[in-house]
Amino acid sequence: MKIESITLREIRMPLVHFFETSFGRTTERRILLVTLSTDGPEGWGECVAGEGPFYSEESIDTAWYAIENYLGPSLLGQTLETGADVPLLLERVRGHRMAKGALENAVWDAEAQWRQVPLWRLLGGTQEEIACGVSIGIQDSVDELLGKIETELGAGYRRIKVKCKPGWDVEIFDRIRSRWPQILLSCDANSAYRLDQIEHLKQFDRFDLLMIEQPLWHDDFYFHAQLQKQLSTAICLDEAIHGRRDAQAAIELGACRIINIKVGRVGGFSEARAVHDVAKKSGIAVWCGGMLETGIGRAHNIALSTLPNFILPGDVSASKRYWNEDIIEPAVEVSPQGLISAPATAGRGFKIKDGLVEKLTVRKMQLIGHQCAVST
Ligand code: OSB
Ligand code: MG
Repeated sequence: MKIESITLREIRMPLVHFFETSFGRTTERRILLVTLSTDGPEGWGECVAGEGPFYSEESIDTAWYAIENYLGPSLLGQTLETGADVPLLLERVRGHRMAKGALENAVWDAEAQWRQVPLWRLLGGTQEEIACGVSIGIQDSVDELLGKIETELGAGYRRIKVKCKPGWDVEIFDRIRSRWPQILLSCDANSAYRLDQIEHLKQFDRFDLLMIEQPLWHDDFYFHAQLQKQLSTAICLDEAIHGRRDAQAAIELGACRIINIKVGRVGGFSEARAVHDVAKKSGIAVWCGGMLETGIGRAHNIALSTLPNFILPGDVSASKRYWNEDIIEPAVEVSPQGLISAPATAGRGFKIKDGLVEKLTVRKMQLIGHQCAVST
């Protein structure tokens, strides 16, 4: 497949409900989509960078900059056999993993159509259904949180993850556990705690949590390893794992017992598979994280989640939890059993609603060869 042009688009989409973590509240998403025109099918990728550099260093604007100036030009005009060829072409640029991931995943997206196989099969997936959980943000009141949990359990989701931070932790776990003693429950701190809060964190052990996600610094393994020694609850790393070497180091140090894989955070499907493989070899379970994606990122997360070591329910959930109207059809739906079926059709298995994407677009740029044409 020859990469003939790359179109960057910023779309804006209001969330059905705000999403709040320890680092802030999001009400409307600004999302960078990339479209590759090839001599065959068109490939789509979603950049999962946030509106600001709060989850990671990247934001939609740094990703746009990196793709426009460096990553896009490295891909344009190249003839590729597979998405797995992409990392080497982008290697010269350090970091900017979410930007790289959007491009690499778009190549896989085109490749699956070109080869006429489902994307999940192309990636080496084996599970025809994936188990779904939900990530529930910090709410304005505990009663609102309990109401949301009730709704999601009623919809069939198999694991509830609640965002936590100092002041929104043991009290909410207590309220949740007194109402639902048995459910699979986990929490995600997004780096809200420090090591001097270890006595406080030890109280989490009372609640039989499946895991506590990224309690300490976003870039740390060492202190997480110290913390893990003192907790019975499993630590799961999210922010700190940028690739296979991080996964190996974290596992060998004892910094985590579970890993959350987000394809954008590690730079694309190739690295996500490598992290999966490292964890599998060490007997560490993984699950697929989410970044409030549109249907494109969601379809790609579904494909990734079919790999064999995605053992725990992920944060991949139905389109309608986030969007009034998703940009793909059909929308992603979750069965009453809390499962998503891997699509049987070739490619990503969900069609792009081109008209809707166009309507939501606030900025657009096409990169062709060494020049670029700009339009808004
Ligand atoms: O830490 O998993 C996280 C959303 C934005 C940034 C970080 C995280 C999240 C989520 C949302 O938890 C998961 C989802 O897409 O539902
Ligand atoms: Mg997380």
